Amino acid sequence: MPLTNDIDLIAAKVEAGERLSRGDGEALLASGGLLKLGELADRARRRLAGERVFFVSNRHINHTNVCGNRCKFCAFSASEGEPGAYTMSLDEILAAARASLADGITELHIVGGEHPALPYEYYLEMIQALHELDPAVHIQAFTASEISFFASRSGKTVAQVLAELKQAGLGSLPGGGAEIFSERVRGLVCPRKISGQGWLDVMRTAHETGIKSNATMLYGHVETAGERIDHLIRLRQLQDETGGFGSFIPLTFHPANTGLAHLPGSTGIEDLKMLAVSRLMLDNFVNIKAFWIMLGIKVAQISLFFGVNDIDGTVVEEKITHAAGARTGQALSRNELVGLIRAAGRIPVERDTLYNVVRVYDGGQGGGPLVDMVEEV
Ligand code: V47
Repeated sequence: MPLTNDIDLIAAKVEAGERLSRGDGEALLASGGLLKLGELADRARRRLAGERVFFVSNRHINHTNVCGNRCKFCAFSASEGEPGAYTMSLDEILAAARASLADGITELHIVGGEHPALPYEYYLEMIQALHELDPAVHIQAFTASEISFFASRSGKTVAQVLAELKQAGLGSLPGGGAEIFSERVRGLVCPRKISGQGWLDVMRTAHETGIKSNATMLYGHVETAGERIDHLIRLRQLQDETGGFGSFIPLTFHPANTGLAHLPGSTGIEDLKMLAVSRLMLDNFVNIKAFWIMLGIKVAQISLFFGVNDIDGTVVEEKITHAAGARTGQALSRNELVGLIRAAGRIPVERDTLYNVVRVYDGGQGGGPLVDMVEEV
């Protein structure tokens, strides 16, 4: 059957609100019709998420880059004692948080390397101290991979670790560490990391413990289109079971300074396609997020027409993608985020981590000059 017919059939399914199959996902990724794909994803976005576009006032903290995994796609990690290796003390972490709390952030986003020598207590104390610093700030910390690592280091179960961190003040888990669930790909790019099934199991336990999380997929390296779709379907299955995922963020691979530096990385068209297909396949995820740090601000803004309804946050400082060659800045102000959303003709909404509304801004008509719009805020 010619591909165009496939897309028409899939469009009819989207129109009817029917779930897309593995084959549908693969046909969409193979399709050359970017704008058609965008139109379909936009329709699905409108139905699930409406006209509001979310952002969050947050700060990222990467407490250490020392990591025993040394994944091939990662330019951030270092071995202990290597030049550039660092581990922040509790005081340094508190100072970084304090500086951003003064700017009115609502979320701290904390991920780091799996340091072979740091004791479990370091993490518990970190969360406890940050929570005491400002009990109102939401702490989104530690990927499912880090949680599993803490469990094996401390001799506790994943459920115990999650319960203790929650007790200390952990609010939710970020979506990192998922990479691509395919064991073939993990064997090639991150053989020491938790398995794909292991990542999903930690998330299931977190959701059962009352801890919400995000989900990600790292694409644009050695995975096949089928492996991307398989990843999305496994996330969709877990979301059917638990409903615990707040958002999905496709992460576009940055090759510079990594063990995969010979790869070209994805193009803007591939990024927009991946976001659109994510929106269409993940019919039970309300929020599809474009991480502007990785996509670039302009592609992130355009992605609002390709199924996206969240452009992440103010971020303040980001080390993982910048180590791998990202050329974006480190921070966007609230006004800049509001201006970008308004210029796309949508309604900017500052949210907290769990998608409660912090502030609704006036919507934009689209197309206008960004500077004027920013000054209106
Ligand atoms: O787990 C590592 C990825 C992740 C590279 O939950 C790379 O809201 C691209 O998960 N090129 C960390 N990506 C970042 C992350 C994240 C970001 C923003 C929001 C949220 C959320 C989560 O970055 C890692 C890994 O998958 N990564 N190296 C690289 N060279």
